[in-house]
Amino acid sequence: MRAFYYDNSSLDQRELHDSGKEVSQDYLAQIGVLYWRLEGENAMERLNGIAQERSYKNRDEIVVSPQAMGDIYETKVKTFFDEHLHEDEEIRYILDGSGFFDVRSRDDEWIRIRVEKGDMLVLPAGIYHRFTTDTNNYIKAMRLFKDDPVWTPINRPLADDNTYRQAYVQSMAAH
Ligand code: KMT
Ligand code: NI
Repeated sequence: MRAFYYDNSSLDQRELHDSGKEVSQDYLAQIGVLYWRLEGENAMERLNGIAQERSYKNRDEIVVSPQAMGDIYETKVKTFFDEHLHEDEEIRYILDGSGFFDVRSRDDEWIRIRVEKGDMLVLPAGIYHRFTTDTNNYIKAMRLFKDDPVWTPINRPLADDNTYRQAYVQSMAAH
């Protein structure tokens, strides 16, 4: 994992877009974004431990690639990259490949989080974010969820009035 401010250039979303301005894991935690590096022989055990502690009872796997998705790949990648939020946490454990989760900073700037195999990331409910594959066009991830997944993306600005959005904004203001 590496996090940095997005450079806002007009290049393809799958390029690195590295502004050179780093973002610390501590800052990510302040905006509710949690990260674990889970690799090696006890990776699954640690993952199961986190899942148990945080009541992530269910999981499935997704592959985002042209091979796995065929004709709809390009459309999917564009949809993932529309700024949105969810009413539940977005929990991803990267099993293979790599990609980018972009999240909004306190000042509403894009922070790009590069994830690769062995990275586990939790985005809080109500945070505005987006996802893209990188120029390798391949990521395989485990999606974890508490009960039935509520992954409905609610796009900005429609979501501004959403209860979960307002709760998230309130929790930020309290810090
Ligand atoms: C999402 O919600 O954006 C996704 O599931 C993207 C694939 S997970 C790396
Ligand atoms: Ni999302």
